[in-house]
Amino acid sequence: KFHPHKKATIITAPFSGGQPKGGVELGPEYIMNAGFEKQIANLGWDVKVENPLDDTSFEDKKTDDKDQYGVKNAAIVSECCQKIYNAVNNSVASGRLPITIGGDHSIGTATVAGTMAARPDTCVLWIDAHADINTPQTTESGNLHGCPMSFVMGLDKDSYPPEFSWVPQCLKPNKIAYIGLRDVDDGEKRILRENNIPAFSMYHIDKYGIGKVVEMALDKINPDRSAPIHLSYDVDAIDPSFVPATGTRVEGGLTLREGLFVAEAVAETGLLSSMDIVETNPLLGQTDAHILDTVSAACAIGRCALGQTLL
Ligand code: NNH
Ligand code: MN
Ligand code: MN
Ligand code: MN
Repeated sequence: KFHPHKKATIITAPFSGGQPKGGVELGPEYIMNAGFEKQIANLGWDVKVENPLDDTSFEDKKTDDKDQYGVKNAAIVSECCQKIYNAVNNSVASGRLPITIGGDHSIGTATVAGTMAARPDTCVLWIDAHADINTPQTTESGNLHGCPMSFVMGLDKDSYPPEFSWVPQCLKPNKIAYIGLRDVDDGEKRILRENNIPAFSMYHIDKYGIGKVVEMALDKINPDRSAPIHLSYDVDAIDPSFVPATGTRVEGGLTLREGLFVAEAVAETGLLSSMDIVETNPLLGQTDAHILDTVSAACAIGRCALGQTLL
């Protein structure tokens, strides 16, 4: 067990600069207002809340223009990521499990690098409809929430904007597995293939069932079930009928139960070391029920990962 003393840090990351839509920066506020801190405390965790982006405002600096490297908003994404990196790294190093609440998924660069700086043998489970492994060379959108994995893996490393030169290239391709994929860009497919990265799409979930898929994913990246796990959970992995208020909805996703099962299965290993819950965008719900469903699912993912359903 990596957190036997059940101490957690909720790290809020109200940031939207990794993608063009407004509203995802409100995710942490909605999730906290839904009582997330109390919910985790009720599971027996000692909870601290940190807001590392407190003294910064990024929204007014956001542009929709690509820089010469082909990406948007490198400076603000990098600045935000350095702050989140420090918060995550300090939390793990001091024996607390960081739960970083987004905000968009560009912060994955920071949470993975930050947790690995404290525990270098960490493996990553990336739950998402998307692979988020574009490089500045392959990205069509230029949105950095589609790129966080390439930076920590050092893929196409000569193509990075200088703002990202601080990022440690710490993650090996046999230490990350994907679950839930169904909208992967051509360049990303090539990267996954060439680097032999274990990727379980919705096809595999239908074929084998979610229980078997989680086992297969962990067999690839954590065969002895001894390494710490970082769970990076993009809520768009779950079908938009359950999780409508998110920026890049893709039909045909995980059922709510399948989505929560993944978090429960990670909890059951006792190896969870750090996690992210990202891409809740309350402004994209068409009704109050849409917003409530999405925020409730985000909270439930966190509770399940921290042991709610373990008997
Ligand atoms: N692959 C696309 C891109 O790079 C979409 C990424 N969108 C996400 N990722 N929501 O999780 O722009
Ligand atoms: Mn994502
Ligand atoms: Mn996604
Ligand atoms: Mn696409």
